[in-house]
Amino acid sequence: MSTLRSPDVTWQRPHVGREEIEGRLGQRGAVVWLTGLSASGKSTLARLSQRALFDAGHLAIVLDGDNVRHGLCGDLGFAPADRSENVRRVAHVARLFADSGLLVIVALISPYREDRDRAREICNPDFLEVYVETSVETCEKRDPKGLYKKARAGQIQEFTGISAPYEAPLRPDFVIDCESTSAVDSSEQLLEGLREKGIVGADIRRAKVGSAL
Ligand code: ADX
Repeated sequence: MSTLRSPDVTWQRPHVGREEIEGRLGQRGAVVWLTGLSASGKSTLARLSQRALFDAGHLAIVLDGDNVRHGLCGDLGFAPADRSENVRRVAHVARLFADSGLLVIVALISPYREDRDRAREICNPDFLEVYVETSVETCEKRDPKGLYKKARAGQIQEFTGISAPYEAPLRPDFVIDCESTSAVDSSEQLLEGLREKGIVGADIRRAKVGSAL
């Protein structure tokens, strides 16, 4: 539980406990934190994995940077302090869901190590850091939203990989190579990793990734 809190508030214990939900869904609540450059493949990996998990009877939710910045974090920009606050808020939301037995797949650039370490502390011990590794050259070639082009033209400031730093994880729980591996294979790797960590059962091996493609 966080030490940061408003005055005169009391933690409300649920009537439906975490173990009950985990038992029904056959999974352990956890935060699967995908970090990597814009266009590295985080969102695709998150959505494909969520679909496959759902089809196998699990329940995963996706907290995507682009989506949380509509509303919850819509007041934040991309300066380092804003990115830190973005990570902090999303980590707390993720923790609330994981404490309810859900799998939470977070897809945020989250470029600073210190911020990700804080997210791990917030979600401890149910946190897996996954480095979605794709070179900036490849991301820039993909450029699905045309943002790299705008950043090069100086129309977007502090763009990660171009005019703002990305600090790659030093000891991630998993590295998924999204440079040369297909999205389906990357998702299968991630699901196998979750099985190895005991977050989902062996039944996930029968899950069909990519049926939504
Ligand atoms: S984070 O750095 O704070 O973790 P987040 O994942 O929430 O970033 O949002 C990244 C998304 O915002 C990118 O996918 C891209 O669409 C958009 N974006 C807009 N401006 C920037 C910028 N300056 N740097 C990186 N991404 C940006």
